[in-house]
Amino acid sequence: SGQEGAVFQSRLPFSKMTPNEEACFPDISCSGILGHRVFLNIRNSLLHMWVDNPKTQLTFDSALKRLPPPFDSDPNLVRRVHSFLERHGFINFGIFKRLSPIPSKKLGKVIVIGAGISGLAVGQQLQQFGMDVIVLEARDRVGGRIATFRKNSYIADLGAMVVTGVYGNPMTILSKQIGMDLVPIQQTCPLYGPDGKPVPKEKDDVIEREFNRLLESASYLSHRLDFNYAGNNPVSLGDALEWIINMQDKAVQEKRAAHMHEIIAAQTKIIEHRKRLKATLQKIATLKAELQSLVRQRQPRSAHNENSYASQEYTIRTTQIKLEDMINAEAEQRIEGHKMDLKLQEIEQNGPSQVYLSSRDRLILDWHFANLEFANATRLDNLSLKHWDQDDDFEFIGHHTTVRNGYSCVPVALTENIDIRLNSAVKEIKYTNKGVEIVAENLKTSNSLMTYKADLAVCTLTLGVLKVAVTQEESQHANTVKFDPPLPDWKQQAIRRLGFGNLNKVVLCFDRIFWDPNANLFGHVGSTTASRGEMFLFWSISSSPVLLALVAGMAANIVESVTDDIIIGRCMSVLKNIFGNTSVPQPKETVVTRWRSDQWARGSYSYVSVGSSGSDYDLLAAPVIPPTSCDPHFSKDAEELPRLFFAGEHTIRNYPATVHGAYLSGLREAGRIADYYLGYP
Ligand code: F2N
Repeated sequence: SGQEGAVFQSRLPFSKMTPNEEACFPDISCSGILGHRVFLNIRNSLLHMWVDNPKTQLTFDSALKRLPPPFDSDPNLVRRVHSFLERHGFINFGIFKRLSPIPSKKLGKVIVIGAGISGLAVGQQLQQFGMDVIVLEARDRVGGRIATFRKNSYIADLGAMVVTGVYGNPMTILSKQIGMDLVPIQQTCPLYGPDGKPVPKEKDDVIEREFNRLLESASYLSHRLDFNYAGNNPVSLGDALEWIINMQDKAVQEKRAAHMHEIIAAQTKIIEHRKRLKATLQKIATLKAELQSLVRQRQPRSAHNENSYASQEYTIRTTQIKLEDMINAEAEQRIEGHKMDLKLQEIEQNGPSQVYLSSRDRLILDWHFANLEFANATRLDNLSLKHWDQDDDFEFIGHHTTVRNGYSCVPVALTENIDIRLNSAVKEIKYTNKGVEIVAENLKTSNSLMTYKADLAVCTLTLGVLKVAVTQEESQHANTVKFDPPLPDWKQQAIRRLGFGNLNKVVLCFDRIFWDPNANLFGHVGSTTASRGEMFLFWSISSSPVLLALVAGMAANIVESVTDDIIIGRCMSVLKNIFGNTSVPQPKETVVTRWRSDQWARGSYSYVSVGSSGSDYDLLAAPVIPPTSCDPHFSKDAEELPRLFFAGEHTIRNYPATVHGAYLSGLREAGRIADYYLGYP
């Protein structure tokens, strides 16, 4: 709440201009501290007004009226700030009540390819900026990778499901505008072992700490020791982790060897000591015998043997003293020997563990790896060690929530007032300095072809579909999109480099809840490293008895070639193993996703693959200017206008692989297009 909260919610710095603001307001940028203060005050006040009431358009007039003096004294500046915020999607985005009409004279025609969240965002924005928008969507529904299964009272999200953090998230504003039922996720996640028995909490904690330590070590390797290449090949996160695990194993072996040496040294000392004791005992025996014989041969004292008597007594006495000394030494040596035995015992008892991880512990660690493979939608050995988490600093804070009424309510709401053509599969994207021509096949009406002409196009095809387009495996794939002319080389290379992962879900709808209704999550530890991603996590977030099983990592691709019956069967055996045969009823409804085989997606979401980096997201976002025309009538200016723009989850460096990122990429492109084609009012 408050102005600071509103600015934070808008992802802007409260007391600083951003580079983009400096570029758009060069006059303020060089006007000194007072000018900055005035600008920031106006900007922050406007954001506050919008965030407080995002259900109603914030018009320039009402903003000016509500600004406290002296900040209302330069209406022209206020208008510029208002236009800037509106154009760049900081105010007046989403679904809200309009107070001023949309310009009726349309300026410029746009084709948006794809009605996922990014396509809908860009469409909504350009429409309200006064452009003529048509959205072409191949599926018979909007939302793309936001897809909700609804049957009877069952609701389950087959694609995106979690709003990851609320502060700064544009989904928070959308949730105030439309009926999103956001429910915080309970993060506790009990684990069940391969045998179905609960993993003890202490064990779970120890392995989780070890997992975090391994990740920290990998980060240290990469960022402190700059170990990012092995020879000429970039290193993957998976390689680094296995390498560290091997090092730990080796370190344990070394510790064990050192321990053995310590034992041997202690044993050697004991043996020597025993030799000494033996010698002492022998000496005692000899002295005793000597003394006995001396005593036996003892002559009584008389007047004529004074001298020999004295010498005899002297010898007996010194032998006695020697014997006493030896007996004392023996006692001391025995005490010392006892101490040595204890010491050896102690060393033997406090040896290092036999191995770094027992095979059972390794499987629990594998569960954590599976969870990481789920978040990144790929195997760890596909992720760039250096850049896999390059977007971490931009993660939103606040709790993670699910959309209890199904995430599809968002894309459906965003269709308001836009011309969307469903079942229209784009086949060809032609672009020249004059504009674009998009050829689409109507999948409903006997596959007739339609050509749409426009000034520009926004391509929100998924990275998976773009990969098919640039590798031109036409014969194998139904959905191939041809770019004419082909996309420039820098764009093609980035499309090839960046990774596009996979993740699948199994929805199981039951007639009753047989799991702990208070936990949103429970984990299942697989029985091998290779199968660690198979149904490793179960979600229960619906108010009805629905479980969602996740299939991640290597298993995600493998399950796509298996029948539904087999997959459901495996889920059921995991559940029966945990809850008991008789407690688990047959599901009433089931759904299995296959995102990699889905021709309109070709995977789940992007990741930073080995050899790629965050800057590939920027290359994927960059618009394309058609190659220079040979037509001498063409003005230089028109030639330099980009005609192809790109939005989508794979084009937003700071927020990739998310719904909010895809949405923000749509807002960004709308702003960019308006800057090129509409100029400033
Ligand atoms: C065409 C053509 C053609 C194509 N002609 N039209 C949590 C948090 C962060 C990251 C991950 C996770 C856990 C994973 C998760 O559970 N989420 C998730 C997500 C994706 C998928 C597939 C699954 C299974 C699970 C998840 C989440 O909770 N929270 C999120 O914020 N994101 C999650 N994702 C990723 C998002 O779904 C994704 O980033 C976003 O929806 C992408 O939107 P875009 O607009 O960029 O792409 P898309 O919706 O695919 O729109 C392209 C459209 O183009 C689509 O409708 C196609 O049919 C269409 N199309 N070919 C015409 N030839």
